[in-house]
Amino acid sequence: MSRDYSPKEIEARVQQRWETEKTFEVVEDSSKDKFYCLCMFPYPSGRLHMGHVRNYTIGDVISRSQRMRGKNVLQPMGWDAFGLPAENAAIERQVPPARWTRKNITAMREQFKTLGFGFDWSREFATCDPDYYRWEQWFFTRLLEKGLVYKKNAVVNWDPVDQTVLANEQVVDGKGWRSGAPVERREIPQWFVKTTAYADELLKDLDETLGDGWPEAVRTMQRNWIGRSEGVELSFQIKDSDEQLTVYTTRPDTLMGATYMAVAAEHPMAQAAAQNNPGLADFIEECRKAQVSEAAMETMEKRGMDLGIKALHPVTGDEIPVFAANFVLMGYGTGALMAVPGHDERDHLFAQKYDLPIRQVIAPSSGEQIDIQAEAFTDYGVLVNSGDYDGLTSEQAFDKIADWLEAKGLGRRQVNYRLRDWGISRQRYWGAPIPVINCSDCGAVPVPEKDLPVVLPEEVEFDGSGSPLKKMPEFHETTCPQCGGKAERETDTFDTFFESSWYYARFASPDADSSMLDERAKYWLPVDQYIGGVEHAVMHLLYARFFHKAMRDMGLVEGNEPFANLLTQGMVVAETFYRQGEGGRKQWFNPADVEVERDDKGRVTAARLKQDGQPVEIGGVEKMSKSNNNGVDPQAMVDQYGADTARLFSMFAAPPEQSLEWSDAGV
Ligand code: ANZ
Ligand code: ZN
Repeated sequence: MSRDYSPKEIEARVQQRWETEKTFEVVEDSSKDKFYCLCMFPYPSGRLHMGHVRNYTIGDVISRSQRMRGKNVLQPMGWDAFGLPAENAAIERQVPPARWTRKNITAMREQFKTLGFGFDWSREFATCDPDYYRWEQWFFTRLLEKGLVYKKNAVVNWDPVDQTVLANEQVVDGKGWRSGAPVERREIPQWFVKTTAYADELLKDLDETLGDGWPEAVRTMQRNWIGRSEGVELSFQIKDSDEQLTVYTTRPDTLMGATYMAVAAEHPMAQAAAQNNPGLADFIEECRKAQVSEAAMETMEKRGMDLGIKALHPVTGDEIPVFAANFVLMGYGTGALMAVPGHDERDHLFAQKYDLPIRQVIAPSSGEQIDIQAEAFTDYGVLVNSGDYDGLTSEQAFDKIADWLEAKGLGRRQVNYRLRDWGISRQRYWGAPIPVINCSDCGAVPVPEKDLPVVLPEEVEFDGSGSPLKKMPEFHETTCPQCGGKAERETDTFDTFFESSWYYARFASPDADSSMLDERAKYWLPVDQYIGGVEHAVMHLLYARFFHKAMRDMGLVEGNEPFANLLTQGMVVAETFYRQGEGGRKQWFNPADVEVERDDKGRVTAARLKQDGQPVEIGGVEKMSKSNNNGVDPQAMVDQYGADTARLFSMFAAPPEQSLEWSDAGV
């Protein structure tokens, strides 16, 4: 044996031995405590970067320590293989997404192996394998049967030149990324999963089941996303009509301060009023076209139009005007609100703009004097100018007014959630086909179990304008499973979050071929330690939690939660460099290809592309990712110093939860 430390030789030999002896393959063993350690599986982008190395090293360290404690440790690995980058690569390189993806998987698997992670490779799968997505197609049909899936119209970004639906990231400054044409909003039928059916449980288990196992920050983000609020739904009689306008309020204590009403542009009352009011119709059309993200709602100018309709205040009988307003969401509550400008900031701005009365009905408990015309007072306090209710606290008045409305049959207590049902239809090719057949007589018919999976054709021509599936009659022309008549197969595919919502469970039963999961899932689940980036704190984790509960209710898994403990590792960040390309698209350069000058604090002050010596823009320090092209490939470090050094270095540089700016100077 040589006296020198030669990682290349040692590591290769040991890795070979792990492979022959199947060191990390595990089976269920009821005589041992199990420990399931899972790192969020990667998207097969092509190569690993140091961010991956760090993430998977954290998991590997935890797995190893649990193994040393005598636990039966499962640490699997697989591929989150569907998604847009493969379609983009297909357009750029004229290679079908499936082939590009599988090639990347092969390369990354090799890299993982040279890095020496203790994965049980016998359980590996990619979400684009028909054996995998078959079961989520099956699960979708079960959800449909249980009424947990439904179809409704929803808005998409439509590129009028390319004649295709665009993903949000394909819309650059309101224009299509390829055509440059202004993007339109279009309503098309799409599938939704009723995540809201589990809203209460998703909220409650954050504390009851997850508690200390999850970082407080993540639980708070989930809590806010679910956004439970307690309020009252109440109806205002419309003057000279037998119609009523029903609103949702979280502040029934402010009832006596309601001076106008506001409804969403899509609200039936606004629609009806627009019939013989062209100005109003234009306004509604404008609202419809505008962006409706909630963030945009917050900042945009509040605008409205009087519908010329009067509502009657339930207590005083006063006439109050009804407006259509762009800040009212049709999808929340009843799509209408009673506006209390004295105690709500939005209502206050709107009242000032349209010269509507602002009335104070809540006074600060401290007795402090306030000027309600100048600024809304939004805290709880004591009621004033509210007749019989004067002197009550907001809390007391909430109950008293809610009781009164309920007794009068004018309203009822109501819990609302900010959480929306999950739209899972994507008008994309590279995803799992939604297993539905549309028949003109029978409607949307789920594909029967015996005909699953609906296999995605993989050898396709890809030109980027619309999904190739739409141009393949052999895929979409079919017969209706119910009546046998001619029918059309759905060409939309699942949101890729659908695949990542249950892969953790499939790793327990990766080869089950007559069911989605089997008894083994009950042995291994829940995941004892889940590790991944905080960027998945809301959607991925919420969808996976929903799936687990729905699978539990079908008897497929036990327990209420999929991930008992969560570690959100800090990101590995690095400098980014770019040049402005045509059409506003940036071209990103890898730090390895750029020469930099730094000041004495180590900050980058100038950068040049090595290849042409010309300057590039400094984009700031960002998370290592494919889209910023700032990933540092671990290979060079592994080749020079060995995997152990690369791994040790990635762990030593900062505590697991903390971010770390990459620099290999310290190795
Ligand atoms: C009267 C009021 C007085 C309100 C006041 C607030 C403060 P959360 O807490 O998020 O549930 N609202 C109701 N429906 C709406 C819709 N479709 N679009 C936009 N806003 C809507 O918010 C509930 C509050 O948001 C409701 O309580 C309502 O305004 C408004 F001093 O009613 B409030
Ligand atoms: Zn039919």
